[in-house]
Amino acid sequence: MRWTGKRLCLVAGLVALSMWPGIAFAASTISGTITLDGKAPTLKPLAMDADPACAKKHTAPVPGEALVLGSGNTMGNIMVYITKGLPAGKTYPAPTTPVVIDQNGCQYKPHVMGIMVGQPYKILNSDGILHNIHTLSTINPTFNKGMTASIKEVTTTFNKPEAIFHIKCDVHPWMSAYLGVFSNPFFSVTAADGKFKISGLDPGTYEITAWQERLGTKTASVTVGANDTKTQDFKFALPAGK
Ligand SMILES: [Cu+2]
Repeated sequence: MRWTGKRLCLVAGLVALSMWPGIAFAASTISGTITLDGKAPTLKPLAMDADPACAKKHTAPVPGEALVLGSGNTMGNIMVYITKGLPAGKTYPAPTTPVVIDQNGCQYKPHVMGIMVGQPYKILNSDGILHNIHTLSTINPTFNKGMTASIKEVTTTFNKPEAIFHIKCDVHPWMSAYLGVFSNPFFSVTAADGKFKISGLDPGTYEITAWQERLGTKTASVTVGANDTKTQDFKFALPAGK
């Protein structure tokens, strides 16, 4: 009978743990799919003729990057992140693994990225020609670095949360990327299939934001319990007349 008592205590303890938000395991997930409502527009290809070294790197027209669609009008390059509701005072360590951006074919790859405060940001120059990467950050100091053909790699960090700023090349005006800097790991960038997944959340009610570079942001309120999974889809629409 003594064991029964101990087991009861153990069960009661586990129940108490799971009901106590500060102690409950952060194991909940919000996922979903982003789609474009309406007819997809045709984007102009990127015109790289101004620098023959860039034009030479391509044998076919390079699609415009401002809108990436998958089958069924799913949307790529959407940054989805938590804008409200994270537990006050909880901190999240930054990974030591760098986020990597490459200057490749006179394009930034990837085009949209998220990174944590303090996490290394590694900038590659696979092209072996002059690029000048320039962040248009306003909360973080701008990072503005000419990378000649011989500079293959530079690493920097961003020390304050800032979502989301533009990155341009001062040599090639069509080169464009976007970076979000977060104090937590709860962000996700969609591939062309439009799918995002944010995991490891504490139980709670969150404001979740989906961002597109031309179409702005959409927000939704999502409540997750302990060990919960919720689906939150977003739809963007083009402004009338586009
Ligand atoms: Cu460039």
